[in-house]
Amino acid sequence: MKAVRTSSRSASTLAMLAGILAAGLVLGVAELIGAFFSTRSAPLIALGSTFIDFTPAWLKDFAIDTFGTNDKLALFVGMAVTIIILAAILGYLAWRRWILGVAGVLFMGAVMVAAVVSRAGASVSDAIPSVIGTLAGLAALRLMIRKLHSAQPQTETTTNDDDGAFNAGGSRPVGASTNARTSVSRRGFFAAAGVTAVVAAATAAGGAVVSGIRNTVNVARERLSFPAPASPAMPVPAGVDVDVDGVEPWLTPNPEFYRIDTALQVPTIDVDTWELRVHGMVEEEIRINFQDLLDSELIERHITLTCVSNPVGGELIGNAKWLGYPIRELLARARPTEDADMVLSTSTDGFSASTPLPILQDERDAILAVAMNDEPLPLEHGYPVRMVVPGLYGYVSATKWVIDLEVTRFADATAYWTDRGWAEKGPIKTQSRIEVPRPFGNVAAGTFRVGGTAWAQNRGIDTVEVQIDDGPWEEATLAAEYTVDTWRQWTHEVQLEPGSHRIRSRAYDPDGVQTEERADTVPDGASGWHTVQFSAE
Ligand SMILES: Nc1nc2c(c(=O)[nH]1)N[C@H]1C(S)=C(S)[C@@H](COP(=O)(O)O)O[C@H]1N2
Ligand SMILES: [Mo]
Repeated sequence: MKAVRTSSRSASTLAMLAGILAAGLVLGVAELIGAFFSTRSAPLIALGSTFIDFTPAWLKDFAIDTFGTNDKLALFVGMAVTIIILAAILGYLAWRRWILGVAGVLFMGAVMVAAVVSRAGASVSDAIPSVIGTLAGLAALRLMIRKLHSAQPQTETTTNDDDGAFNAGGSRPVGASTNARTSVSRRGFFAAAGVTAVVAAATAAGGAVVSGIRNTVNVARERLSFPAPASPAMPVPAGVDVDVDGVEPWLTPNPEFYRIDTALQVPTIDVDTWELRVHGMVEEEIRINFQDLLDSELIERHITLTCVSNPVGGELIGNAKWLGYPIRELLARARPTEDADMVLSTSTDGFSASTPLPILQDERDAILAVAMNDEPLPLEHGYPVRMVVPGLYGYVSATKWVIDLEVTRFADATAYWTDRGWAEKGPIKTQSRIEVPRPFGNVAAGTFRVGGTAWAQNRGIDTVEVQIDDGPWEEATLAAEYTVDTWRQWTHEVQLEPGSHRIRSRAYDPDGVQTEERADTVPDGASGWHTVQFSAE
């Protein structure tokens, strides 16, 4: 009787160990994937920050008084102890009743996800590392608990030497082990536990190394400062924003700026080693480093960037203020040869874009950008240097983390997306988007102000028209135009009867009205008039 109790007590100790190792795996995997994913998805940091946010002021004061500058260390130690205790309890519960373990692990996973996605600037996708980590931890826990159960036959009266060290009861088992199956399974448990421990340690260490590199780059990025631009941006008039709740701000804040790229891991580039090579069909090959760029005459321009994958009415578009060197000037120094017609730009991660050479040489301000909205480029938006070209979709012009410009010919070279069936040239199609009312929204009947944004970069928006149901097309009121390279808001007052309605809008550029013809995003961008169904009551 006594031996049985000892044995199950020892198994429960092992179950707690299993819980702790599984928790280690959850965090290790999440940290590693998170390190590759984004700076905002690390669950430990998110948990700690959330804890700090919820800490009452008196406890904060106490922590700072007691631990001084070690307050953060104290926080992490406290978190580690808490996590170990909770994980041990979960391991025990999982061993007693697996369903309790599952519920507990999923609950902890949910807490982690909530902490991550509630951080400023985080998005739902930042939860992915925590979710994958939780699933990995759950799988490892299941394996270990199974091994433990198969090592615990009902009739077992003794334990073997393997688990003697974990024999919490302190009393040595009486007699020799007679159950070979038990011994093998215990070994099975230790094998599973060992693998879990090794993978947890390796992923955690890997995550630490990757985020260490990222941190160094982040610190360098934050230290950057830029000279005043030789040609500053025009002041932005107050009238660029229409006064309608729900219309997107004219200037897109960096954390809200859409992000599209093929980089699973955001490149981390050391500005001190960054170099751009301009070569190919040029009279003079050029290499410039970051300092050379800063020493040049920089310009500052607002340019609205758009993705070719933006569906009609979609959100893959943003407007920012860019600071950088005119690509025109760089090309003038390199002197392209007569028969060249394209510039193939390449990033450190291998992405490439083919941009018509004349567009990079004309009077529009194609920029080799170093700053976005008065701060160094965010890592995910191309730090330290990217291209921004007014009037072209991003896939043929906006190369982030750019390190190479090859002057060449469309006949001789192709780029990342053009190799995958997208059009060789990608001028942005004129579009108007309805932002208020929202699709299937409910609004008050009577007088209602609709609002939205239109764009035709490098050509400019002349007019926007709005139609309710099958009524006449009416001209909307345009917000102030900044330049032809930036989007333009519009608003219109309509009278709504109660019931369901359809609103459509269409924009005019200097060439006329945007096409009504519906086209998919592939191969050269979506077209058609944006339509929204909604109701008034
Ligand atoms: N290195 C690199 N640059 C890139 C891409 C990419 O996948 N890799 N995507 C392009 C596309 S398709 C678009 S729409 C813009 C998006 O820029 P953003 O993420 O800063 O909004 O970047 C362009 N530059
Ligand atoms: Mo794009």
